Amino acid sequence: PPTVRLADYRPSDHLIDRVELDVRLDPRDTRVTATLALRPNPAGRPDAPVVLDGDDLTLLGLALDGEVLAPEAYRADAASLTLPSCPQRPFTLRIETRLDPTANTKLMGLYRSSGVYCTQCEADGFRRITYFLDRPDVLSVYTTRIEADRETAPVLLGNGNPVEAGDIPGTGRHYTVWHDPLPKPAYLFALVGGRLDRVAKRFTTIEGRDIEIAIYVEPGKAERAAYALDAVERSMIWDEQTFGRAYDLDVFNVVAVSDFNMGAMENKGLNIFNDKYVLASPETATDADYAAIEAIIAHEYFHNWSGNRVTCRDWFQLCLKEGLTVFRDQEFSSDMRSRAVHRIGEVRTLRARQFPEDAGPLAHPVRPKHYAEINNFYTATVYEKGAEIVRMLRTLIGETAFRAGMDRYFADNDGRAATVEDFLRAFEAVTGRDLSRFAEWYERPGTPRVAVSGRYDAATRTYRLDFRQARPGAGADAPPLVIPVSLGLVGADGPLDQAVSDRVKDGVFVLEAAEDSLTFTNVAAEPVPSLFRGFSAPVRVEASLDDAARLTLLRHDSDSFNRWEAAQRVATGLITAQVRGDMMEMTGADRFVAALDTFLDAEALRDPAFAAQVLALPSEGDIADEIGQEIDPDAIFAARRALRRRLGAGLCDRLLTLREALAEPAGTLFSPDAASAGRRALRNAALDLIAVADPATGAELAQAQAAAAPNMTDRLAALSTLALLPGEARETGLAAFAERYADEPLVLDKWFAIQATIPEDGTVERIRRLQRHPAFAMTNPNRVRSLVGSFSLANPTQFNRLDGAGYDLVAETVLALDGTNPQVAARLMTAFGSWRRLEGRRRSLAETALRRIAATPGLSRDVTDIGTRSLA
Ligand code: B3K
Ligand code: ZN
Repeated sequence: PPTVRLADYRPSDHLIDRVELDVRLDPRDTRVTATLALRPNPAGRPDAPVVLDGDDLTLLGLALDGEVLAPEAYRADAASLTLPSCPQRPFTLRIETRLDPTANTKLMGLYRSSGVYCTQCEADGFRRITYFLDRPDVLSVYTTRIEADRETAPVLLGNGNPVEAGDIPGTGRHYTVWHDPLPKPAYLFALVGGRLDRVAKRFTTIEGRDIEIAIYVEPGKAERAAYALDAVERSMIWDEQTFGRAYDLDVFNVVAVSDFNMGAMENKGLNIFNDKYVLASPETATDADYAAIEAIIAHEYFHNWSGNRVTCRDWFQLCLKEGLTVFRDQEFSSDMRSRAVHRIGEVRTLRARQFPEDAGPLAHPVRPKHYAEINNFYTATVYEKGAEIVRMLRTLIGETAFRAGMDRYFADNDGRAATVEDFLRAFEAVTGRDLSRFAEWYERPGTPRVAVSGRYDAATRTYRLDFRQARPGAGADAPPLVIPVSLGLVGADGPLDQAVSDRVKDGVFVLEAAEDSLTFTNVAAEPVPSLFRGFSAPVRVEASLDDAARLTLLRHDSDSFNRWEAAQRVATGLITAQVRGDMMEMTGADRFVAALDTFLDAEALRDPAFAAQVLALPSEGDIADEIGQEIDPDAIFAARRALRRRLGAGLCDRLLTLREALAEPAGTLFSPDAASAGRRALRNAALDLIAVADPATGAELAQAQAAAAPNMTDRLAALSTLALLPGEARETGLAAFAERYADEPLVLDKWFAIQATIPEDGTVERIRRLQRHPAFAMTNPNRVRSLVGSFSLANPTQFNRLDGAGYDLVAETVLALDGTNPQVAARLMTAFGSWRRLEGRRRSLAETALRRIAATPGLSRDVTDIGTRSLA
């Protein structure tokens, strides 16, 4: 496939000021008439032909300024429409196309999901609706008329504000007209038509605009949208108060559909969501689901400014809207919930997804320099590392300057298609700083390493820290990065706040050179350095601290993130030592158990959510990432389980007592708030550890909990615990669950996922059976992700089976899916991204599976691109 390069960017030769769309919806024969007000772009090439993008379209008619064009005046095929000579002045094109929404299995462009017409245009789906200049730097004002059968599509929604609606007498059809006054790129276009229920509330913005917020869902499910509706309102208020951003239309609509390639989409005034991120009730959704709904509702809403009002010049700038908007939604969730616990979750996600990506063949800069298929660049690197860059910027310049810079960015770029340079320029303008060296974070892939060592001098009461940064894979010419290091010193009894260094301002040292050092004075006794507090930079830290020092941090650091991190590091050390073949170091493990016991005693009931995080050991993936090469997932699993056993056994009595203390009194009304969720999390973390150490007690407790659970969080946690214990109880529990939720697709997804992640021989065969289950469907992305996606991402021992059966299963699914939904197929295939880091036998099996996919004729561009890069 042809490569698109950032260096080749040039402005469009034409612009489209206004778009009038007339869409006549029909399940198989939808007609679209687009009237485009075109003009030559002063910044483009003079006399250039008009070349519009298309994808899978049938052209029915074409007129220029009202005159039907003769066939020799243009060239049309499924992929483009070219007018070799056209007026050098403003003119209108009227284009009539036909499409088949029912046949659209790619779920890009206009398609039907369970009978509901909906659209997905980002990145390049609009060209599947009509021929267009489908690029984000062409901004137009849209008026959309939508017409459909009244019976099957009583609700018809578009972008912007509703202006007209009516019946078409004698036809059984009706229509609505929508006008979106703010110019937008085509990727933000959307429409919806279907039979949907609605919940709504009115809201007055800080600017005094009276608006209506509405959520549309499958009939009968309106109650389950209440939490999402509330989350929209809270997001609006938060963005007004935190960033001074108010909503700008009269209506804000959210629609939930069941077939969706990703989480949700920020179409202007008409967000379309995967229903997984809208629908929630205590009986069907877990605490994690509620938190994800809150975060994604906020994320899409925040795009209204960071993405829609200020959009991207080209797709290389994707992090400009995605990294920034992830940062904004993380801040929102941190304000709504526990900031410390949320930060731990953010870092867990970054390490689980972005670090491995950045260490493998699919690594790319936060702002890529080239791509073959842009839809493969909606990655953890662009999103999560992109958010970390924004956070580092705030750490470097401080909160006040950061807010001023954001204001400046919005003011200077409102209504424009901007670049990363425009973003940084706003912060340079308000601070007077030169951020050109900081900008290097956008340019090169790979996770930097920072080695730190400390030396205490009792005579001078000073403590010196030496820093050295390195970037794997970056050539010798690569300039050092600007790395904010939040840090402090901790003594045997607590933080040493009297210790100071002139290199540390507001708790932050800025590492700008390849090597640097700083000295604290007034240090009364040998301290433990608390480095990268709050995970102040997305780096791997190599600090020569022993376990005793780390356990001091767990006990006394003022920074919660580093307290958690200390426990994670100790656990990682114990597990990797065992993987290397050293016996589990008895005294080390005992000291760890004792430290956790003390910690729980003091704090479990004070902050259960935090305690649950401390108890959750690093994942198998975290350990693999730490080991980095010749990875043996079976050895990691065994070592990790051995440590979990030690914890479960050593803490058993305390965990049982905690479970009692944290139990909700019967009849307590369910609340998804962070504090209640935290108590459930700790209670279930305790169950999990008890069950590894003492399977009989674990099974008994889990069975009782599964039977009596008053909410999905507790029921699912119990089932997950049972799922790890082979035997009759597990199978009965799974069967009962399936029966109870037979009519609940989102809950069945959880049932599929639990089984896909059982770390035992037999799981591959189980999945193959489940693929023939009547509720399984390859056409539903949520189903594919829950069964095959969770297997590939969250079941390392079985995915990496030594006979290659796990790789075969995923490879076959990728191939089976590619013909109908290449985007989801390509995403699934990224599970092979870390294949080079595996031990030899698995490495060659994984490579064989990848080559088998890559050698299949007729592959999509999406899968071809992942294959090519993975094998390069
Ligand atoms: N912007 C969309 C993602 C579109 C993905 C296209 N393949 C959702 C989001 O990040 O908010
Ligand atoms: Zn986004």
